[in-house]
Amino acid sequence: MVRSLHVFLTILFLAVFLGCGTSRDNEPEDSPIVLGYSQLGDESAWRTQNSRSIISAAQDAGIKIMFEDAMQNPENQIKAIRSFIAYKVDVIAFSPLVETGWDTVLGEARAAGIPVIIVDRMIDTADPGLYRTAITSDFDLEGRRAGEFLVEKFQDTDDPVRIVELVGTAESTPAIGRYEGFREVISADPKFEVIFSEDGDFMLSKGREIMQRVLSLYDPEDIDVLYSHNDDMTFGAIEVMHEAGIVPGRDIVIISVDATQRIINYLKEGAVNCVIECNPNSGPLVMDIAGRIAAGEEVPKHISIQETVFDEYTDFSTIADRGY
Ligand code: GZL
Repeated sequence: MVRSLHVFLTILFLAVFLGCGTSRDNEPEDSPIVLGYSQLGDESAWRTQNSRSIISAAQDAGIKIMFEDAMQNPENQIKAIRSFIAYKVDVIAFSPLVETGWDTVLGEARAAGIPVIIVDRMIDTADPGLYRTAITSDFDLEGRRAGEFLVEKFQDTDDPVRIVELVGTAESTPAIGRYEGFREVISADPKFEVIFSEDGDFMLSKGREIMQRVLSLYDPEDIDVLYSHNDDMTFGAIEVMHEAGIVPGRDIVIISVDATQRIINYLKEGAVNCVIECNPNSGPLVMDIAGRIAAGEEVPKHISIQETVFDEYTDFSTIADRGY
């Protein structure tokens, strides 16, 4: 459904952009806010839900959204931002695939007087004036929370705890934060050892590939923990574990980030031991901020999305339906 909505919105965007000129000069003053939104891709269940949240919140807020899916290519995001500038949208928002490479195009948006909202992931820039506000999760905290679960889980042993890590997209804010935050915690005890760590790009297929390679290199008896930076890679790894006769959650302790309904179901079944929430439903907050910026209001420079942890010690009856 979301993909067909993407297609529709892209066609609408092109029709509007190409059909009735490349500017809004002839629109009446009280026209709805026009938001140009560049989404990084559709690589995971989390991303699909995030796009669903953005699009539906724009509709609920009466904001005209030009939604562009960059299909995991930052060049497509730069092209989309330039087209938003040419069309003279009121506000630009985007979820940067990786942290670097944005200064030039955001400088063009600033020169055109168009404010920019950064959503989900962050950019690495020496010029914070390039964006009005950033709405993100605290990925370092997410990584620390994963480490803290392991410290509790293995508090009664001094035996080595050998960890396999499926990392998210290289140079992306969530991958960096979840990698570094995790190590901030486990580095305090030498029994924790990351024996294998590889970039799985937040994708189920790559989670499968990497877990297959890990099992060709290591005896399952020598793996104690899988720490996966997102649920889709976890699903791929669990498929491989089942095929190899490994009981996930028992033979190998599993920590996963995002908190889709499917991973919560695994948690309840004991197939996963800890789920670090990363909330995809930022749409209403993004639209509220876009409306306030378009109205000339001041907004905070950074807004951190509140999240929690679900683990085997959680009262499962308290976990609401995840909705995706
Ligand atoms: C996190 C987001 C990550 C999710 C993945 O905010 O950028 O990208 O954790 C998604 O599932 O692919």
